[in-house]
Amino acid sequence: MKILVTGGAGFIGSNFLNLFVPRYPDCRFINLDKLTYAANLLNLKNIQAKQNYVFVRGDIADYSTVAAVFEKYEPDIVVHFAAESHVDRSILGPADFINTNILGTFNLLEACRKYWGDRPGKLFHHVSTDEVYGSLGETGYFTEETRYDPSSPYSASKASSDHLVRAYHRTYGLPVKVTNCSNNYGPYQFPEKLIPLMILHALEGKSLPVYGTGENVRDWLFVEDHCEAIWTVIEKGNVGETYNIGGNNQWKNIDIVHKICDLLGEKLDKDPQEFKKLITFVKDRPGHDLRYAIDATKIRDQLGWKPRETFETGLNKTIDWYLHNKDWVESVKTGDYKKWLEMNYGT
Ligand code: NAD
Ligand code: TDX
Repeated sequence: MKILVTGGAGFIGSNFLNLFVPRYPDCRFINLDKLTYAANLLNLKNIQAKQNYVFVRGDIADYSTVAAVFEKYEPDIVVHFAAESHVDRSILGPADFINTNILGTFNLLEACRKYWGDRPGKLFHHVSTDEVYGSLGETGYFTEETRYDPSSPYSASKASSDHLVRAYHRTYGLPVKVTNCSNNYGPYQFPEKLIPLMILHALEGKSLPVYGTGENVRDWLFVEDHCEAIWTVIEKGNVGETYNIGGNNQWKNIDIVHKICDLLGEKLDKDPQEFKKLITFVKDRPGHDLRYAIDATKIRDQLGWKPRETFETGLNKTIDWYLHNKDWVESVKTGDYKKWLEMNYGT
């Protein structure tokens, strides 16, 4: 079995490869990644020398690159993570999101159509987000039937890619599966996202920028639980179907920031107030969705998946990881991340 993983040098893709390359030595994993600012080959240092793993640098928005990978490696399964993934960046500059998330997905689908034809045993697994559903009010959950209503250029580009994937199934019979997951956290997450940004800013004594009033709610899932869910859907899910993934773990942003400060206080034997005094309420994100919450009944009842980590255990692991992986942290503080920080926070 040959598995093409796109975006495998990013946060979730690298966690996926770190879990499954060693676990399935008879599968060959091909990681196709452009290595944008969000990628880091250090994420993959534990598997880079494995016989069943190969890295290819390339842009999915370029069809000839995708076609060359299909010709050379003849994948049976595509697990499609590659994307521009940060909402704030999509607001500042949507073009890359349209290019990678829509055109890139289209190119992969076209390659599957051309190189797979009607052959059996193939699968395109599309990794998507709950943000395609837009915002919930104070109550309710997103199910697989919730109407799409994306708010940001990022979520609109992901919604568009989801529609293309389903259209290729209906029109051409391409074997596809789609998963829409809630917010992930864990090791190797680029520190532009809420949880790693707060951990690293607190450690450096920088301000902790909370958007608006901090009342927005996100539904958090430990990244390895997401990866296991994807594998479960690949193995057991029905072709042509969608599965929502989430751990029913909703938190207001401000409460998460307090929790991180409390845990850092405990771990470093410091007064959490030292960190909490860094909290600064800043201008809200335009089009900021109020609340996300996933109803994961389908994947739980039909496929038997459930998360292993609680928020307590997952957040502890995550903070410990950022405390103990200074090389990785230093490596992302150079280059593009630094520019992003300077542009947004003037530091
Ligand atoms: P990430 O930004 O950490 O990583 C994205 C990876 O894709 C990077 O390695 C990058 O180099 C690569 N990439 C970007 N453009 C590319 C291109 N044109 N060609 C080839 N590679 C390219 O993102 P992530 O958080 O790991 O998210 C992975 C996927 O999961 C995305 O599709 C995202 O929409 C989805 N998702 C993320 C979350 C989350 O909370 N992070 C939740 C649900 C779904
Ligand atoms: O500095 C910050 N301050 C703040 O208050 C940042 C970076 C975020 N926030 C808020 C905005 C959101 O309400 O925290 C919440 C989480 O923000 P992000 O980490 O940027 O995640 P979000 O916008 O919810 O999107 C994430 O989850 C769904 C991923 O980035 C997406 O790729 C995924 O699809």
